[in-house]
Amino acid sequence: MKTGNSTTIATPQPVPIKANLADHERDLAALAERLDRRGQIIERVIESVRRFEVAVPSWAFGSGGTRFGRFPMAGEPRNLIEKMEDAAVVHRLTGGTPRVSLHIPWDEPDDPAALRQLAAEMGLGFDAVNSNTFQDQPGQRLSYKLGSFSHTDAAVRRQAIDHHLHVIEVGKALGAEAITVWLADGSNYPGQMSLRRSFDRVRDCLSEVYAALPAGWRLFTEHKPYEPAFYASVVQDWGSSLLLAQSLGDRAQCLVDLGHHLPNTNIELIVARLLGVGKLGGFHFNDSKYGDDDLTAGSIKPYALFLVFHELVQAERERLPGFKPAYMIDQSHNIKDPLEDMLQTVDQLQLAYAKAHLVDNDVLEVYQNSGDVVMAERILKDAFETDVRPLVAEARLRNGAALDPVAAFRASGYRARKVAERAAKAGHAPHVLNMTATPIPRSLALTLYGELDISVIDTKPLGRQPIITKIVSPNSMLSLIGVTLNGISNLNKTDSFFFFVQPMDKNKTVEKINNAYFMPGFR
Ligand code: AOS
Ligand code: ZN
Ligand code: ZN
Repeated sequence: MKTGNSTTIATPQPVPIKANLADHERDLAALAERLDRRGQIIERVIESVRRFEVAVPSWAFGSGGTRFGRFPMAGEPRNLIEKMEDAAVVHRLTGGTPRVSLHIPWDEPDDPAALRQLAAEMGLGFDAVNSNTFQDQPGQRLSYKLGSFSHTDAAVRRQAIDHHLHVIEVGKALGAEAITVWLADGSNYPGQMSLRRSFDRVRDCLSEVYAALPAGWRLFTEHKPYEPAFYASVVQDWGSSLLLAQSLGDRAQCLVDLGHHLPNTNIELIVARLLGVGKLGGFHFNDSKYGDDDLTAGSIKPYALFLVFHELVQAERERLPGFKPAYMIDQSHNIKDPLEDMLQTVDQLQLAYAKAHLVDNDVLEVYQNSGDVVMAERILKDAFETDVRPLVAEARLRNGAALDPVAAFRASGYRARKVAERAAKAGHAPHVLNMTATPIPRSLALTLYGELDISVIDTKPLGRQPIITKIVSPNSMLSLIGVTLNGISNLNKTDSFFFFVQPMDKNKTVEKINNAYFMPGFR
C-alpha cells in the first residue's frame, strides 16, 4: 500500500490450510476427466490406493536425534501405550497404517497379549518385530561392542541368538508374522575383523534364528553400507543380504531401507533384482540426501520413490510369485512434530503408489520393444507429473479418513491436549471439555479424529439466546477481539470471566487483560 512517499508492506500472514469438500469434488472431477482422456479409469486407482497399507515404527513417535543431541518435543508419548494412541491417530487420519512395527527392547510390552488386545480395540495390529543387538542394554551380561552375530566369542553370539528367539516369542504373542534383523556388526579399521569369517558367523547364527521361525513367519535381513561401522559392515549391501536370504531358505527375504545405500545408488534396480528372484521381503521407507538420514519419504527424491513404486506396482499387477512386501516406515523425526511427519510420509507414499498405478505398462513395453526411448520415458514422466492429490484424498475419504491429514490433525487440537496430558503427573491429567452448538469444522474434526467421548445435550438451556454464526476474515479478527475486550471491560469484575483457550506455548504465561484471561499462545 502506498502512502505519500513511504511504502507500507503488509506483514505476510500464513495461509491457513483447510480441506474443503466442495473444492475437493471439483478437483477430483477435473482429474477424472483428464485421466479419462488418457484412457485411464480413476476409480481403479482410487480403489488400489484404498488398499495400500504401510506399518508405522514404534520408535518414531517421539522426537529423534543425532549424536549431537536431541530436542524433545512437548507432548511426546511417554510409554508404549501412548505410542499406540499416536499410531491410532495416524491410521485414523490416513486410513493406511493399520499396523505397528515394534522394536524390542525399546518398546517391549510387559504383557504382549494384553497389548495385542488393546491394539485391536484401537483398530491396530502388528507388523514385523525388530531385534536390537546394536547397543548394550542395562544389566546385559556380555557386550556387543565388537559385534553380536559376528563376534568371535561364542558366548556373545549365543546371547544375541537368545535375544532374537525372545523377540520372536514377543512377536508371536502380538500376532506379528515376521522379524527384521538389522545388525550393526562390522569394523572401524582394516584388520579389526576377518571379513570372510565374520560373515560366516552371522550366517550361522541367523540359521539358528531361522530354524526357530513359527509357521507362516518370515525373516527379513536389512543391509546398510556403513554406520555405526565405518570401515566394513558385515551385511553392507543387497548382495550380502541376498546371500544370507538364499542360504537360509524360502522364508528369508531381503528388506530394503531406502536410506541404506551409498549416494547415487540406483535403488529401483536393486528392487527389481530382488523381485526377480522372489527375495524382496519388505521396505523401510524414508528419504535421504547423504546417508541414513531418515528424512520424510519423498521429501528429497520423490522421482526415485516413484520409480521404486513403479517396480512394485508392476510386480503387484503381474502377481509375481512370492510378492508380498511388508511396507514399513523407518524415520527419525528430529525437528518436525513426529505425528505430522508420519502423516506427511503416508501421504507421500500414497501419492507415489497412486502415480505408479497411472503407468500403462503394456504401452511402456511397446515403446521398450521398439526402442523408442523418448516415449518410454514419457510414459513414466506423464504418470509422475500428474497431480494425483485429489485421487489420494478421495481414497482416504472413502476409507473414513481425512481429506488432508495434516490439516485435520492440526484442527483436532490433539497435540495440544497431549501436551497438557503428557506433561501432567500420573493421575493429574486435566480433563478437557470442548463444547459446540454448531457443526463448525474444528468441532467436527475433534469429533471425528480426536480421541473424545461425545455427549449430546439435546435440551436447550432456559432463556437461551439465539446463536449467530458468522464467517470472519482473518483481517477483521483484530477488531472482533477489540469488541470482545470492550464487552469484557463492562463485566462485573468479581464474578464473570472470559477464557480464551489456545494451544499451549510453554514459553508464555497466562495474561490478564481487563477481566479476560488469555491462555498461553493466544496471540
Ligand atoms: C538402522 O539404521 C536401521 O534402519 C534399522 O532398521 C533399525 O533397527 C531401526 O532404525 C531402529 O533403530
Ligand atoms: Zn531401517
Ligand atoms: Zn537406518
